[in-house]
Amino acid sequence: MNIPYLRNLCTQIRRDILRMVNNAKSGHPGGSLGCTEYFVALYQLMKYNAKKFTLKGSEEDLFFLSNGHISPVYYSTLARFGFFPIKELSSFRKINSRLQGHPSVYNNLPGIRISSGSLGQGMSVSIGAALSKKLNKEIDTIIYSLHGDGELNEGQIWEAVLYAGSKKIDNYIATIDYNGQQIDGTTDEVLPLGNLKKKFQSFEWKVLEESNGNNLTKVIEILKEAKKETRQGYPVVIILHTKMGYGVDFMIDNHIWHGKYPNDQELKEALNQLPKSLLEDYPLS
Ligand SMILES: Cc1ncc(C[n+]2csc(CCOP(=O)(O)OP(=O)(O)O)c2C)c(N)n1
Ligand SMILES: [Mg+2]
Repeated sequence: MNIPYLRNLCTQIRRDILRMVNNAKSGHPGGSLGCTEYFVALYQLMKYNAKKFTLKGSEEDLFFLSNGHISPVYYSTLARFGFFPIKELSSFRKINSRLQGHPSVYNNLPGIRISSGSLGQGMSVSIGAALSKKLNKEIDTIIYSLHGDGELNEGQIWEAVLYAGSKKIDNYIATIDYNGQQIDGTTDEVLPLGNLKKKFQSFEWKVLEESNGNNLTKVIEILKEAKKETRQGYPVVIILHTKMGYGVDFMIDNHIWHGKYPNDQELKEALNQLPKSLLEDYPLS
């Protein structure tokens, strides 16, 4: 694994996120910037065929993005890992584009397995996929999902958490983007989650926690550790502490960047903090 390359890739993906959201004059940069290391680590570790994407994904690891609003980091990652042309990123949020604000299966974009954006549904879908992998006797594939911490306010999540623990869904690794922020304020201001670790444990999940979810090697390590915990009779969750807006000083840890685009001046300032490397910005069309 080429860590310096992957670090450069994180910087490039952050540049993509900011340029996409600025160009569309809408979108969600905060959570996207905070989850960049998770996406790069995940797509580096998962087993899949980017060039021959199928919805079913037999004998492949599958990923479901439940907090669909962070589509910029998802689209950039998919493009940069070869699912579709990088230049298509310039169509983000445009009319008739396959890259709508929230991912949709309807648009047939390679890499997208569920429509998401209506929060709370991705864990239920992941459990269904995990069960179908078991029925199909796939013995070494894993289902992954990502959820926002604010998303955990949705009741459907807890129904799914109960089900996965009780039914021992053990080919499944959920990750919580634990950034402490959501659309209208901090998670504590809106609806506190309390002791999340204890809550998952009481629902019979194995809980792993990483205090620096923006450190690439640590995220790779925690994902590897989580993988070792699969097929042991319990579902696995990673509480990943990240920072909303990571990489841009004026966006860090501030919920106002949950869903606000940087204007041209802000974009310039932000890109100055994320120097280009060997990788190229996608062309604006
Ligand atoms: C079912 C549903 N209810 C409400 C919303 C509106 N909404 C969009 S994002 C968001 C907050 C999500 O917070 P979090 O998951 O922590 O995401 P972050 O701000 O950290 O990116 C809300 C309430 C929604 N998309 N879906
Ligand atoms: Mg959040």
